[in-house]
Amino acid sequence: MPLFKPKRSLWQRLKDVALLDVGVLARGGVDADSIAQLETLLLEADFGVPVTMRLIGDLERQAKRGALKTEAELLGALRDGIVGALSAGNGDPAFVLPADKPAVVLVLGVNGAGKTTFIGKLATRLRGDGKRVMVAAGDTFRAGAIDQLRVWAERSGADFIGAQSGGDPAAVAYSAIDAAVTRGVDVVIIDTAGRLHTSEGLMDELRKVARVIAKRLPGAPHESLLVLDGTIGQNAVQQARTFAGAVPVTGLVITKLDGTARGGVVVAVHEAINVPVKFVGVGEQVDDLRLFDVEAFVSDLLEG
Ligand SMILES: Nc1nc2c(ncn2[C@@H]2O[C@H](COP(=O)(O)OP(=O)(O)O)[C@@H](O)[C@H]2O)c(=O)[nH]1
Ligand SMILES: [Mg+2]
Repeated sequence: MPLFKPKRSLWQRLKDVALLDVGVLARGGVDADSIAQLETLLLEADFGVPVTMRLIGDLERQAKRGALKTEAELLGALRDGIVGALSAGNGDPAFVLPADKPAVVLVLGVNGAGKTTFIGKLATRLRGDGKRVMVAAGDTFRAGAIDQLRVWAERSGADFIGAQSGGDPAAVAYSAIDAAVTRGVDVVIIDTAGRLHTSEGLMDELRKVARVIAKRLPGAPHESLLVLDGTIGQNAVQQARTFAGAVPVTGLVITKLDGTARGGVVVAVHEAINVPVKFVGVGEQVDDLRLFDVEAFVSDLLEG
C-alpha cells in the first residue's frame, strides 16, 4: 500500500513540461531553463521556498559539474535531495513506545486537522499489537468531539476517559493518567482542543496540559504529536511553527495525503520545525494510517 499516491507524480509532471526531452536529452545536460521549470513544479507541489531553493541550488551545482546528463541522474539527484531533507534533523523518526507504563501520547493540532481520527486509527493499531490502550477526551471545547472520540474508543476496544463539555482539559489528562496507572494501561492517548490556534489562549491551555501531565507522571508526555492537514499548503507550515513554539513537539502526523497531489508539504513542515514525520493519514477509514517511511514516500512522490 502506498504512503501517498499523487494523481500525477512529480516526475510525470516534469515530463509534461518537456523538461526531460528538451532540457536533458536534447541538450546533453540540465540547463538553467530546465532547472527553472523544476523550481516552479516544486513550489506548486508545496515544498515551500526554503526547501525548494536549497534543492534547486544543489541541482544547479551538480549540473555545473556535469553530473546531471541523463534522466536517471536528474531523478537520482532529486530523490537524494528530498530524502536528505526528510532524514536530516533531530528526533527519532520511528514511533517507539517507551518501556515505561503507561506511555503517554499527547495529540495536538487545529480543529479539523484530523486529530480524533488519527487517535482512533492509532488506538486500533496499538490494540492490534496487543496493547491495553486508553484514550482521553481532552477536547472539551465541543461536546461533539467527546462523543466522536468515544465512538472510536468503543470500536477499537480502548478504555475511554470522558469529560464534561467545557471541562478543564488538564484535569481530564490528569485523571486519565491516574486511571491508566491504576488499571495497568500500556498507552494513554490524549486528545486536545484545536480552536483558535492563533490565540495565546489555546497555546496557554496546551502548555498547561503538558505541565500537568509531567507533574502527574515525570517524563510524560513521551510523545507530543502534531497533526497537520496535508491539503492546506503553507498554512500547515505556519501552524507547525505556532504549536512547536508553545510545546515541545516530538513528531508530526500529516493527514489527508489522499486528498492532495502536492506532497511537498511534508518536506516543508519537517524542515520548518525540525521534527520527524511519524505517520501519514491517507483516508478516513481505520486502516488509512501509515508509519512514515522516507524512501517509500519519496518514491511515491516522484514516481507515484
Ligand atoms: N480524506 C481524509 N480525511 C481525513 C483524514 N484524517 C481525517 N480526515 C477527516 O477530516 C475531518 C476532521 O477530522 P477530525 O479527526 O474530526 O479532526 P480534529 O478536529 O482535528 O479532531 C473528518 O471528516 C475526518 O474524517 C485523512 O487522512 N484523509
Ligand atoms: Mg477532534
